[in-house]
Amino acid sequence: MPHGFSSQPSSLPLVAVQSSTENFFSRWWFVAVVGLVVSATVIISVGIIVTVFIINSSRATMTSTSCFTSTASQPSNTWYLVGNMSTPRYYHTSTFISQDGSVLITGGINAGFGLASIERYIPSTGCFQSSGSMSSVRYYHTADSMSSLSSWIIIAGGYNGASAVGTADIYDPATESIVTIYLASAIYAQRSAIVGESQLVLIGGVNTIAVTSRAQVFSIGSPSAFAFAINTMSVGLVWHTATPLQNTSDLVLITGGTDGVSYYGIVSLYQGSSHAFIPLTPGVSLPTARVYHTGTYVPHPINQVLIAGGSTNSATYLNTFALFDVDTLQFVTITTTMLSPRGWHTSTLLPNGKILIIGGYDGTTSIGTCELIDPENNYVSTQVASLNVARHIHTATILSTSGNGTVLVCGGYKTGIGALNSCEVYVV
Ligand SMILES: *[C@@H]1O[C@H](CO)[C@@H](O)[C@H](O)[C@H]1NC(C)=O
Ligand SMILES: *[C@@H]1O[C@H](CO)[C@@H](O)[C@H](O)[C@H]1NC(C)=O
Ligand SMILES: CC(=O)N[C@H]1CO[C@H](CO)[C@@H](O)[C@@H]1O
Repeated sequence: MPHGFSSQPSSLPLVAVQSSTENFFSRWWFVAVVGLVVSATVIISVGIIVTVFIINSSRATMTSTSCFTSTASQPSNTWYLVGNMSTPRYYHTSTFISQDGSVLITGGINAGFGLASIERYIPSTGCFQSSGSMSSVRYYHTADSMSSLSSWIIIAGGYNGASAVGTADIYDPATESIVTIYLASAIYAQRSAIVGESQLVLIGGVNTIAVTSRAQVFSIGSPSAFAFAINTMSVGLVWHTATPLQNTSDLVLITGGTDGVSYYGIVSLYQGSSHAFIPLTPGVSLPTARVYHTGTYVPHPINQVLIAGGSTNSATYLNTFALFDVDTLQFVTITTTMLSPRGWHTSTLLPNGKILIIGGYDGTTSIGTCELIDPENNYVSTQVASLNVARHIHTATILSTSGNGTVLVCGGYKTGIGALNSCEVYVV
């Protein structure tokens, strides 16, 4: 089973800087730092100052590319295989790059070995391009694109096979260069959220010794580095959700999770402007404690968060929803359910306003079924086409932010098989 943690780290150095390929005074280091200065200057010109302490810098020096040509255009409601990543992986990340419509895939784990490799999928050509390595092996990490920071992708924390990673790699899609900075503390299995375009918050997860109730924040401004939020959640949480309430762009809703002992229905609200968790009405909590669930924001005028599936106790899997209303900051009754119980699935808001629930794990095996939820019709679920390859712990990424939207699914874990290298696309 890939679930849970094999062991918790007991100690770790403050930061493990990769030594082999990193000549601190190399040409690429210089190029990358100059690139950072140039970008920082641009940002300063619109009144925002970026100051980060750079530990290290690198740039992809070679790329190998595998391309797969797909056949004729696909009919709607179809999943089709688009090719293989160079490496099978789960507990990886997948992030859309708006400048060129490509997708950055980082890290993960394969057959017990953590990965530092990065690849980029280019939908327009059908190519998977190897794009160098992160400064560390990372799985259970996060990757978020900050549009206010030239869409640089902040790849944060993770587990390196021995300990939590205490750095973040900032990847510039334009130059494929990486600069590495310190986190406030090493962390893995955190949840991440972009708040108001200018702040990245990492919430909960496992630090060097335990499941944590803290959050750490990277905000563009002065100073700009990771720093702890000014207060904490009421308990340490892992396998929780963190969903930006985009309509009120300053807030992030955190639901469920476990501290490794108890399973919680606890709900917290993080406020970006105050760098703090702010109180909710006492008693506001998930009707059912859960982990391995999803939380998906449904925009105005509906303005709700759909919590879907998960497990109550790591054994019993749920088909139920919970529905959080952002206007009242309360849960409201929802009577519809998913057609199948599942956790470790993904949930993607499509440009047409519907929510696509993909794959997951039902307590026994990986599943390939998918459901389309209609928020405008009481969140009624309809079975749609199944994945070609059943999987959980995969990633799902919207390939285009306009039009009908196609969703890219990559990697993951399949019961009885292990890590997957295949990627497939859903045609809405
Ligand atoms: C992808 O990898 C699988 C094995 O994992 C293989 O069976 C399949 O042929 C590969 N597909 C392509 C397009 O290379
Ligand atoms: C979305 O798909 C529908 C049905 O296939 C089509 O009529 C419509 O033009 C598409 N919209 C966009 C923006 O591609
Ligand atoms: C709660 C809230 O801020 N709602 C706003 C969401 O966005 C719409 C339109 O963008 C506004 O009209 C709402 O007031």
